[in-house]
Parts: sequence; C-alpha cells; structure tokens
Amino acid sequence: MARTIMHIDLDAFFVSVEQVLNPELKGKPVVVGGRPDKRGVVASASYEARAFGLHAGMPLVTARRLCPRAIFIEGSFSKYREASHRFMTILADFSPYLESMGLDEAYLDVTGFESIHGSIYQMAVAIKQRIKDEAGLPSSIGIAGCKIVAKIAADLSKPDGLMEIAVGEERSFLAPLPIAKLPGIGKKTGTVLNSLGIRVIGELANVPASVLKSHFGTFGEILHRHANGIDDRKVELPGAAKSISRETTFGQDTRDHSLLKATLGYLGERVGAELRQEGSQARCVTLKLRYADFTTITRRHTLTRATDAHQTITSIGLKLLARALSQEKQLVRLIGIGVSNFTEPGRQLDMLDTSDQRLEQLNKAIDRIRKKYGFTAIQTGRILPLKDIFPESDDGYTLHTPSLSR
Ligand code: DCP
Ligand code: CA
Repeated sequence: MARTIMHIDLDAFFVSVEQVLNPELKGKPVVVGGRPDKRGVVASASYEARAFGLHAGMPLVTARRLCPRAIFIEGSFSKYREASHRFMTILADFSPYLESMGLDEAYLDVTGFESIHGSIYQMAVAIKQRIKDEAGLPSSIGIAGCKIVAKIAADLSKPDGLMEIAVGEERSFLAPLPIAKLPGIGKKTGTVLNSLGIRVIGELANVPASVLKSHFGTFGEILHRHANGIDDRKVELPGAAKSISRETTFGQDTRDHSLLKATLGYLGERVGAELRQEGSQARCVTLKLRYADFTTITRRHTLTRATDAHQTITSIGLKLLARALSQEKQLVRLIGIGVSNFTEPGRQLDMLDTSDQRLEQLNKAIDRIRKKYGFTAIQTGRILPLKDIFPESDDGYTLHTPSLSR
C-alpha cells in the first residue's frame, strides 16, 4: 500500500537550543562541544561555523584553527533533553504514527493526512511553523513514500528546508547524489564502493544485488534496495512489535493431531512471514494452547540464534505441542504460536552457515511468490490438510476465528 512518510530533523540542534536561550548567539559561528583548549570534538556546529569547514566530530583545536572567532560552548544535556521533549510533543499532535530516532529526529507516517491539512506539503509547513513558534527551533523536513528517501530529502534540504519527492521519482532523485548520502555508508563501505568505480547512488543502484551481497552480505542487499529508493521499513511506534503471534480457536474442540499440526504449521508460517516483513528476527518461540475447560498454557523455547524462518519456528512449536499433548489429555479449543526476543537481522551475519543461507533464499522466494499470487499460492505439505477444512482467499485461509496478530 502506498504510504507517505515524513522525516523531521532539527537543524544544528545543540547550537539552536543554545541560541534560543541566548539570542545573541544567533547568526554567528557557534560550536557546542567544549572549550577550544580542551581535548574533545565538536558535537554541533552552527551553519555559520560550517561555512569555515567545521563539522561534528572534528577536534575542537582544529575547529578553533579553522574559525578563530567561533564561540565555543560547553553545553548541557538536560537542556537538550527538554527541547527534544517539546519537539516530540508537537510532532505527536500531528500524527500518532511517530517514531523518534534519538533527540532531534523523527519519522511520521502521514498517509492519508492530506485531507486535514490541504496537502502533505502544507502539513509540513505547519509542523515547521509550530516547532519554530513553540520551541524556537529551525527544522528540515523530507516527504516521500518511504523512510530512506524522506530522510535523504530532509538532509538535502537543510537548513530550514522542506523537500517532497513524488512517488516514482525516488530513483532519479537519488541517482546524482554521492553514495555517502546513503545512511550506513561510512568510510569503509565508501572505499570499497569507490574501488568498484561507484561514486554516485545511481551507479550503486545499477549494481546487481548479488554483487553487493557478495561484498557486504545482507547489508549489500539493503544498500541495493535503498539505492533504488525502495524501503519497506514501517514507522515503528514505541513499544511496537515486541512480539508477533497468531492464534485461532477451532470450530470444535479437537484432539486430531494432523489438524493441530497443520493449524500450528499455518500459524507458524504467518508469524515467519510477518517477521520477515518487519525485517526482524526472534529468539524465543511460544506455543499457546487452551483446553476444552478453558485452562490456558504457554510453553516457550529460546533459540541460541535468532531466526525469521517459519520452518524453524514451526518445528519448535511442534515439539512443544507434542510435549504438551503428552502431558494433558483434554481436547484443544485454541492453538497459537508466537515469537519474541527480537534482534535486527544482519547482526550475526558471519555466523550464518550454508543451511541458514539456503533457508533464507528459499523464504525470500516464497515471500516473493506470495506477494504476487497470494498466501496460499505456496503450501507446505504440513498445512495441506487445512485445504479440506477452511475456505481459501488470497490472504490465506479463513480460519474459524481470525488468527490475531501481536
Ligand atoms: N551530536 C553529537 N556528536 C556527533 C553528532 C551529533 O554530540 N558526532 C549531537 C549534537 C547534535 C545532535 O546530536 O546537535 C543532532 O545531531 P545531527 O547529526 O542531527 O546534527 P545537528 O542537529 O547538529 O545538525 P544538522 O543540521 O546537520 O542536523
Ligand atoms: Ca539535526
């Protein structure tokens, strides 16, 4: 589904807060980070200071050498935290779909909000105005159909900027930009890419994903998508997706092992698919059973390694199920499976062995086909018994009670 994402980032944040508290600093080269005779680096430089080449991370002594008349301020974190709180409160007034990325940066999902504000562009103008009026702070906003493009647009529009990238224009917008503009490309990745003759994002976009993968692993695939202006990441609300689960109540209480296993297999596939969609991996698998007398049990197992493979999730679920059924002879009313204990994929990349990689490839192919032809386009042997029991739709089986998420 088409989305509209805003990325809002405050300009020269620490410096701007200092300028609100002391307006005499406005329009001047200002550095927050410490006294110039101290060891340490620039945390934030005003745009006037940046004109002299100053930037975050630069040693303070260098900053003073480049711009002797810059005003150096020690700074204090509590002021910045307070300003950040005001900033986030304003954003939350505009959309509940808010994901803060640290103190001075946030994504807003504003899909469908144009009717309230006239247009998304006007909405962004209103947001900037309120941040200016109520917190005294300058901000920059990028608007696009996905996070990565919105973020880069905000960055490019700085300071006090606003840039909207139309749907379909993502690739051509990114193409001429230097690769360093892509978040995640640091010195090391940049050097490798340069050695391959890649300098701008458009060149990176044309490198096959498999080539980037051979150099950078999973990160290479992400780079390929981002360079092409593709980014499925959702705006994550705080506390969102601490677990993903699916459960369903049977039409009739049952002890039929093949039905129980098939249903669990199906729910496990749904959980795995959603995990992959979210770009997460989980370490903990939980089985839930409710018996005929409404007693409800959960049984969990923690993996040594996080996974997003439904095959792994389901096979653990089945083991937990077999054990639970051997301990309790009642009919089963409800069955569910969930995962928790999330990690970002890619963190443990080097530990992947070939069987994991093959599973990853397989599941990517499955997800692709299902995206195109519907969930039941691919069925594993285990869940086939459901075919005779439940009606099928593009979105999967219509179970007796819907399998709830989260
Ligand atoms: N920060 C820091 N050390 C760094 C980078 C940043 O202490 N190496 C702090 C100070 C910044 C704040 O985080 O004010 C936000 O970081 P940004 O990268 O967003 O930088 P600014 O807000 O200062 O500038 P910009 O206008 O480029 O966003
Ligand atoms: Ca900033």
